[in-house]
Amino acid sequence: MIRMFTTNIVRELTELGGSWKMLQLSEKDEVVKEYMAVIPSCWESMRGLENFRGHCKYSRAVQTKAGNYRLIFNGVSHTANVYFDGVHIGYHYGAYTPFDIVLPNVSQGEHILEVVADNRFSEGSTLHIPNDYRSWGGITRPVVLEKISDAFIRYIHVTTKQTDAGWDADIEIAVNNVSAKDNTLNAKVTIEGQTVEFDKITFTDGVCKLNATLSFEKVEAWCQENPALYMARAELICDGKVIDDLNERFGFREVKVVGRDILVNGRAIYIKGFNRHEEFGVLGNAVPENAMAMDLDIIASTGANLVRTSHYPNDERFLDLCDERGFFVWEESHARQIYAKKMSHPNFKVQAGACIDEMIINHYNHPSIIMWGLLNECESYTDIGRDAHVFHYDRIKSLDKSRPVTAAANKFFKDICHDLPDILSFNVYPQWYYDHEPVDFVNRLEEYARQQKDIDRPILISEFGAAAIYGYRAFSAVKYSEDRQADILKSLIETFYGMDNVSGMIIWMFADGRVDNTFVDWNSRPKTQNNKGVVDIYRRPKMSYYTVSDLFNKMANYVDEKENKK
Ligand code: ADA
Repeated sequence: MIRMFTTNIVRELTELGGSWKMLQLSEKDEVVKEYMAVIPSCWESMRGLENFRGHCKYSRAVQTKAGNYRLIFNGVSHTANVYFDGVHIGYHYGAYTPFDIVLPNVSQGEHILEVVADNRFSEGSTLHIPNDYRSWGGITRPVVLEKISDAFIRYIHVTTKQTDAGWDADIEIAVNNVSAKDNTLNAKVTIEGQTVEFDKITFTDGVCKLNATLSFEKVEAWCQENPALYMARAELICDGKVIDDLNERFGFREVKVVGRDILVNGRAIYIKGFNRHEEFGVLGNAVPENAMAMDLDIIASTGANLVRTSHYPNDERFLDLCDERGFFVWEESHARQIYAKKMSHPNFKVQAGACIDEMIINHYNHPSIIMWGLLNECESYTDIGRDAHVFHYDRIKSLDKSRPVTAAANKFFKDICHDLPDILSFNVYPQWYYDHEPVDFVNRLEEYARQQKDIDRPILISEFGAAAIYGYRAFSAVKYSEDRQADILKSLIETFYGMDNVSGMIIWMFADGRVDNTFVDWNSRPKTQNNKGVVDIYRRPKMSYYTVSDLFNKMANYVDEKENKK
């Protein structure tokens, strides 16, 4: 499954799942061992490769007709080199965003597709570094082979705005040329029975962007309580025949920041969320849809209304489920605790920029995504750190002006980037890493931030929490006991909820998750896991799951309800 809805009727799609041959390779590219791998998967869920950090070559046969084809890889971790009939056809860095390769004029018959996936750390890898989550290895998200015509629709972006009469939908369609001549194609896009047509489109550098605005009076807004979704359908027509198509799903939803409030469709929301790593038990980050749905069922049962995709773009099927279930999402480009050494590498802006581009171009239409995040706890107190932050904010805002942008910060009173975010977000760990009194600490942080930009802005507690080993109970409620974790979360949830200048809180973390064996703080990660989940790695609830559920379910979803839900 690629998306949770049908994306094409005319364009032929084949999911390249099933069994692929997999060769574990040595540092000298010699074959160490041959495996059969079911794709998508992490090799860490294969016996003997649980800790493997290296590279493997996957291969399988694909059958094609004669014509143009397009390969789409939704996630290869963390670097991919792709070969078709032995010819190198593509390279991609970054495990968490899709990439595609167009193959013009393929001959009919059987071809060999090979993918070398590599999860090694290196001097040139600036985003995948030893970290408090594992950089997995493998073809970890679905692969799709598309038969395409002389041109294809790469994306449809729909930006919705409330008007006095209802809603406007600003539409942008991007068409990529493969071999079509100019003026031979027409295009059209339809939403809720309204159609816009574009005649004799022309290409510039192989791409044609088409824009239109449609107005609607009787559509339902997308919101938590009623996550109404609509389809936009685009078609490419040549000589009266539809040669390509694309269906995209979106919602009529508008996000704004006004003073201290985050408004969704004009109403100030109160955020109660979880930070979630994309990982499930022994499956690593190759999470199947039903496990994604299970996580959202558990998160919904707590009364939470937001998921932060800490610290990288997520699988689009998960975002589809968030759209369908009315969750808010803070999606962020890939980065955690990156400092000047990596920021000054020539690869950094190339790798970070590509991640941002691919995240926004592919995830633009998800109504659940109400903000973009960047550079979690990265260097923000030096010129190079500020340059990196400015680069990220500018890149994101150049691609999407419809959503607020933020960064989860923990450099506190050294930070020189507090003028950049639309929303101030702080990662604070009272009662776990330090014992600052939380209200005073957050108020002093806001005061410090206002020295850099003296306006009212929403404040989010983007991380707070404590660790507990599943099953460890203690009357003493010592650290790492479930009892202590529940006590700390209760105390902090009640404290932050009582602060009128805080627009919400996001617990670190939803589920325990595996960390890299070489992560610098591994010695504070029993079982080589981050144990701050309210459920363990297998989604078994700790005491804190019940504590959070008891609190979040009684708390407001909107600021104007808070008074009655103290
Ligand atoms: C930081 C970081 C998280 C995680 C957390 C922790 O806030 O953003 O990725 O490492 O600390 O568990 O200490």
